[in-house]
Amino acid sequence: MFRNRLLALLLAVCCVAGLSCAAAAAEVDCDSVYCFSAEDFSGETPIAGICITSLPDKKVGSVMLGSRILVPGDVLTAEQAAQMTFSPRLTEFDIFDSGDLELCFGSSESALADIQSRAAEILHDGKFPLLLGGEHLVTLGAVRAMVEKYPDLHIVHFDAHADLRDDYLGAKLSHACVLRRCHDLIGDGRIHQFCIRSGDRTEFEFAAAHTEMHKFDFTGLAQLTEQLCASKVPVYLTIDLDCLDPSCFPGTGTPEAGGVSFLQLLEAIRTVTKANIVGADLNELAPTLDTTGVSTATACKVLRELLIALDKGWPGFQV
Ligand SMILES: [Mn+2]
Repeated sequence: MFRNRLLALLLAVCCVAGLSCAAAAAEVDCDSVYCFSAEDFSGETPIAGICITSLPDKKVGSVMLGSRILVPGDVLTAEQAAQMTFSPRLTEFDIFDSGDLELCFGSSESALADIQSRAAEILHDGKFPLLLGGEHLVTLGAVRAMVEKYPDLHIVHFDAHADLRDDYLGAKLSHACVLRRCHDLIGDGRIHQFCIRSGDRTEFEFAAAHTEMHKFDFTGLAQLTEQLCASKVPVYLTIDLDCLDPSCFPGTGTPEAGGVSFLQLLEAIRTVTKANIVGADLNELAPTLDTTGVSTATACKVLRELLIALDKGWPGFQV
């Protein structure tokens, strides 16, 4: 069991980047305090809490500019890692970094199958999967696993983009189609979208008939959360970081003006996590598009606050 290891967790991501999850335990020096063994993930060790799987940029299904998170060497500075650790609450619950997934080049279906398999493994162990991407299509792999365990799954989706195209340049498996593919799985009235400010006509027409879309900001999220709490339905939370305004988060592949602020996003996270969140992902950071490092630091802090918010015993936001 590991406690208070967010710094270690981040460094572990750096350590094992490029290795497959299955291979990580065998190939990484597990004497290092920064490394974790496979037994701690899939064995009988009673790891309560959250399993994190990071999904490095392998172009799952699109030709997006490199969206990735926490890659070795050039992304995460010591200051940024230290920034993430600065919360006493992170000493009091368990997080396990299951390492990077080595995704298949050239086959979206194969990559999605790998993501689905890892998410299913985490769910089977009774843990909470939290995936870090990477382009947004990775959500589909996780949701495929989630619906097998939770047939009544709802999805709360923070994003600048509707992601409801039936295809994008002929591709059904694309970041621009990911919520449409999720709708194929869970049906009408179960996808709740916020901050949306970009899409084509067909997407908005589709949303009017099949999803609950809130444009530009988080208006309606508190009411939705009350409904989700009352019904106790399982909820998957997918956060595309481009919901943030590009003035504070430029490091993303498809920036859209008119987004929410960092504090608005944190407030939304603290609100929606009152519901029965059973899995989540955080995606679309592209560190190389913001050489100042501000976007990476912001993503780290969003991750930190998401982790804290998911631990429901915490009374509220702490700076
Ligand atoms: Mn987006």
